[in-house]
Parts: sequence; C-alpha cells; structure tokens
Amino acid sequence: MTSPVSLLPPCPSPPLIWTLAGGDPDGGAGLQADLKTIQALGGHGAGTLTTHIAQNTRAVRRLWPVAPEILGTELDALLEEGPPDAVKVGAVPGRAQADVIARVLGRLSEVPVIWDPVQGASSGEAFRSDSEAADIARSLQPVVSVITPNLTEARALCRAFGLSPDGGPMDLACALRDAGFASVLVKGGHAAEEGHAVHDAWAAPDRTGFLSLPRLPAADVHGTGCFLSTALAALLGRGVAPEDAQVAARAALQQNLRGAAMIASGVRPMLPFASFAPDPDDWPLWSDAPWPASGFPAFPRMDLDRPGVHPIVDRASEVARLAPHGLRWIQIRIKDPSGTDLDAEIAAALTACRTHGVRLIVNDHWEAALRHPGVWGVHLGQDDLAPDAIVAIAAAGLRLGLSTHSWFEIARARTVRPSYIAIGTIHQTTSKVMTWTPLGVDGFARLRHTVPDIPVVGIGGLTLENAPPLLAHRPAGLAVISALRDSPHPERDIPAWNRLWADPEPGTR
Ligand code: 3NM
Repeated sequence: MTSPVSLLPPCPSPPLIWTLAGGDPDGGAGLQADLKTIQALGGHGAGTLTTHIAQNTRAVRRLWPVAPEILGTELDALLEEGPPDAVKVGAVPGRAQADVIARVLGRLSEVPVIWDPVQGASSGEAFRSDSEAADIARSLQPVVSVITPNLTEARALCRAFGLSPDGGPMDLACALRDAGFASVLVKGGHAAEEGHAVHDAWAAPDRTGFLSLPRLPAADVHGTGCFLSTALAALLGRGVAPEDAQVAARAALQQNLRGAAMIASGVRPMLPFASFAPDPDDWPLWSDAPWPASGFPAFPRMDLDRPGVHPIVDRASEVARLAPHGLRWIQIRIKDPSGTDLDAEIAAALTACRTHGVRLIVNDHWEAALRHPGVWGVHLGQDDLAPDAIVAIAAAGLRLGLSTHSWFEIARARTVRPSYIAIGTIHQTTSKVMTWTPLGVDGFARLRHTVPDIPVVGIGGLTLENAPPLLAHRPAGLAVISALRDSPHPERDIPAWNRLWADPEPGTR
C-alpha cells in the first residue's frame, strides 16, 4: 500500500491569498467563509472587510460600507507586508471603495485578481442599483483578471457596459471578456433544475467552453459564489494553471455542496470546508461547445481484466517483432507519414497482430484506421478532439484512447467517454517534445483520481525499474516507447512488464 496522495499539488510554502469582501456574521459567506476556504486549500488567508453586512442565511438586513479611508489605510498596511499570490474581491459597496481597491491592486504586478461581482445575497436582496454597479465595475476592470458572475450579475454587468444582456451564459461571458475582463466565468447554477446538469460558461482569451456537473438535490446553499471565487484565487495563488484551477475549484465546490446537501432542508450555509478532497464524481466535465442533446456516444471500455504493457512503435516491422511475446495491445504511431505507405504499414501491422491475438491501436491517423477492419482502436491527442472525428470513430465501432496531461485535459477527455485515458508524462521522456513538467508518481495519482469511470494508461519515461509504484493507482496499461525499443531483450521484458500487475511490489519481481 502507498500512502494517500494529497490532491493539492505541492507548494514550497503556503501562498498568501487576500480576500477583500463583505462580512457575514453567520460564517457561511463573505470574509469569514473565505478565510476558511483559503486555509482548507493550503493557503494563508489575509484581507479586509469592504462592508459590514447584517445578514444571515435567510436575509440581508443592512450594509454599512467601510469608510474608504479605513479601507485604504488597511490595504496599504497589508501591502507593506509584501504582495499576495492572488486576491479575491467580493462585495464592493460603492464607487469610493472600488477606487481604493483599484488603486492598491494596481500596484501589484502579475497577481491574479478574482472578482465575484456580487450584487446581492442568494436570498434575493440587491446590494445596490445598476448604475452604482456600473461605476464599480468600470473602476475595478483594469485590475481584475477573472470575474465570476452568476447569470443575473452577468446581465447587470453587460447593461453597465452598454452590452446586450440577452443571450445565454456563453454570450454574456464572451461579451464581458471582449469588453476587457480578461477571463469570465458565468455560473449557471441558478438556471439549472435539480437533477439536471449545471453548465458554467468560461470565456478566456484563448478558449471558451462549459464546465458541467449534476445539480445536487437542494443545493440551495448560501455562500457558493464566495466559495468558488475564493477557491479559484487560492488555487491560482498556488501556481495551478488557470484551466486546471477552474476545474479544481468547481470540484471543490461540488464537494462542499455534497456536504451541505446532507444537512436538513432550507437555505443553509456552506459547511466548513476542512480540506480539498473532492470525490472522483465531484470533478466537472469540460466541453468546448454546448452538449449535443444526446451527448457523445460512449466508447466500449478497454477491459480491465487484461492489463498490460502498451508498446508504442513507429513501424509495422516493430509490431511484427514484438507481437509474438505476449502482448495484449500495441500502438503504431507514425508521426511523419511522408515517404511511408500508411495503409500498407497499418495492413502489415494488423496481419502481425491477428496472428498473435494482439489488439492494434493506430495513433493520430483515424481516417486510415477506419479503412482497415480489424483495427481495435484509435489514439488521439487533445488537438484532434474534433466532434466529427469522435462521431466517425464511434460509428465505425472502434475504441478511442485520448492523451491527457492535466486536470483540465482529463475533464475535456471524459466528456467524450473514451475507451481509455492516457495520463503523462510520468517521468522525463526523450521520445516526445514535452511542454509539460513530469508528473511523477504523485502527480499521476492526483490526475488518476479524477477518472473514476474510465480505464487509465500511464505513459512517459517508464522503465521496468520505475514503473512498480504506479501499480498502486490501478493503471489498466503502461505505454512505453524507449524502454522496449532500446532493450536488448524485448521478448523477455514484455512478460516482465505484464507480470507487474500480478506482483506490483518493487523488488519482488
Ligand atoms: N506521449 P517513452 S509521453 C508518446 O505524456 C508520448 O502524452 C506522452 O515514450 C504523453 O516511453 C510519450 O520513451 C513518450 O518515454 C513515451
């Protein structure tokens, strides 16, 4: 047994996260809740009140904005301690407070600032008029990197900027992004009915898409917006990449909603969030476009009763060399097909595989694979995830494997319900140009945890020596190029690889 792996990526020291937010005496939202959220996500929380609020889970009674001089003096004092790693801004009661916040945050450089542009409480009361909201938004816009409005708030912001408030969440998110907010997350929670999916629309400079999760029963919880924006700040401050932080913050929210849904009925505060430990089912799916009504076809799963090594080779002659030695799968990966007769290579590989009962997976060239009945599956990268290709591969009855390297890529891959998901790179590899930092065994475990329902294949820099610790995380396969290509005895190594599943402890092979 290995020790459980923390789902949070390591960080040399707790990141400093500021929250500039209203107060919530019941502790379910605002500054009081944000500090707990930051701590649970491994950060050090600091911050100031922007406004006192007499509220509880049922109603907002009254606001007393913190005087701008007090807010400014407090923030200047805070900044003297050094810059934060990320900032969450919550309720901003008026233009004067917004100007103070913008002045101080304007002195930071490259620090993510998440603004939850809360216009009122989830119990229904508005904090301010639309025209005040417009002034506040204009003042904060230059210093904000991500905003997280719900649908109502997104519409109000669109009106404030003279944009159309009509359209769906993605129209609003794109309109606000194009109006100068670098990244926009429009939360769809209030629009979804219980039992249906909640779709949050995310518009960043280089990507748009939807994060989806089921709406939990009675997820009528006070403080969800505060939680999500603060979790995002805490994860970004930790150095988690923006797309991964979105996915992980949403998973954290689902974890908390699940906890809150277990308390008695009625509007209730979020449960104190003790630690980041989403269940596998709490992780959202990501799709680049709204879900087709029928969803994507589910691919037949790779069967888990035949785990084993997946050699990846670039010629049919290599397939023929390795196929007799006890393989279950082999992948043919011809990255540069120029000067190669692709169909002849696939046909020859298939002949060798048939002879020895091996399943052939074709990398990238899915159209060619479809021309060869008997090919078992196709393996694609994230850049090849076009709906047309997915639908054609499914219609031909082939299996699909997808490469992933991050929480975000897994959320995207899971949406098409592939036969297996490859996670890498686990160790340094010389076989592929990699922009990703190697995950190590713990990183593999962190990602693998978010794939509850689909077989996983580990890849990247694997050898018979370093592979055993991975087996504790139940890969259905391990994919290798160089370890077999460079081995003097591949015919002996293949059974040794396959035996790892029977005897996963290092040193006992
Ligand atoms: N894909 P080797 S790593 C083809 O992480 C490939 O997506 C990877 O080769 C990924 O076993 C990789 O020689 C190379 O390290 C695997």
